[in-house]
Amino acid sequence: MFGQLVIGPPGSGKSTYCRAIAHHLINSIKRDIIIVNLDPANDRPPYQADVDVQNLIEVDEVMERLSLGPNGAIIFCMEYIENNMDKLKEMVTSQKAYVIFDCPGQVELYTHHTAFRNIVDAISKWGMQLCVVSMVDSHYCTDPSKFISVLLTSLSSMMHLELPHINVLSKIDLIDKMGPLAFKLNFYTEVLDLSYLLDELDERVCSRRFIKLNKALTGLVEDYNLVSFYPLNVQDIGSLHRLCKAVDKANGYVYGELEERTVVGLSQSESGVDLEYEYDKSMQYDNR
Ligand SMILES: Nc1nc2c(ncn2[C@@H]2O[C@H](COP(=O)(O)OP(=O)(O)OP(=O)(O)O)[C@@H](O)[C@H]2O)c(=O)[nH]1
Ligand SMILES: [Mg+2]
Repeated sequence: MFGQLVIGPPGSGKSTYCRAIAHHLINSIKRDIIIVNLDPANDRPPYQADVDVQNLIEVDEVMERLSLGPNGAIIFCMEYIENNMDKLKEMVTSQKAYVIFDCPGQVELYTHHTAFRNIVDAISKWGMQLCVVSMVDSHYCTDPSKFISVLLTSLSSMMHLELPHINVLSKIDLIDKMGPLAFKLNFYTEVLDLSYLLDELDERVCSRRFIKLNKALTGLVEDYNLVSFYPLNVQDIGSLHRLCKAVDKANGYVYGELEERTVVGLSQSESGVDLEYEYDKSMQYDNR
């Protein structure tokens, strides 16, 4: 079993991506997939969920019964799911398909709270190989100090969840409308030399002391050398295609498929069919 967990801050484009990638996988790649809504507050997802955690617990009911605010209620819901994984397992694994999990927008779930981490561990124990797809709004590239925060959040999530992890700069189609960027886009996607970013910090709003702090923080990100981003525009099939290939590599799907095809290919090679050709052809996406 293989799947991807789509995480990120509120409004970063998680649910929209789930709809787009599901459409791409079903129509261009002909892969059997299901979408699992793991967000108890996702009252109107832009897709038809095959499994919906709201059938287990609803955030509005929790808020009302326990007099909790929206954030507290989401955390309560995630802890409830954490303690009822058997029910979720039954709902998800009975469908025998590649799984796209749409997750809530509470960042603390990914950086330090334990409930989501335990949910992910339990899913991995079902035998499912996962890749985290972590969405960040590309709007954050327009402000160096916000971009530094994003780098830290991404690094924390990577270290907290300990899974193959792909960071994505979403809504890249809007980047030109967000105002001028200090650097070319590949500076933000490759995250190589952050010292240039420090030069861009505005001394009027960022005192010298904070520039020193930012220097230490960017040094930390550089030391780990783990964070980079894929740019994504969900309406551009080429952009979805590149991300999809990266996710398939990260969670091992492509190798599982290759193994399967090797068996098919071995039997075909006896009848003269070229395995490599078959493999490459299957990785071509419909670009219309
Ligand atoms: N232009 C553009 N808009 C996008 C893109 N992806 C998402 N959006 C818009 O961004 C808004 C938020 O998208 P959602 O998919 O609901 O974001 P989310 O991360 O699921 O939000 P929460 O579930 O509330 O945390 C919606 O209005 C989307 O239409 C994109 O690639 N390009
Ligand atoms: Mg959503």
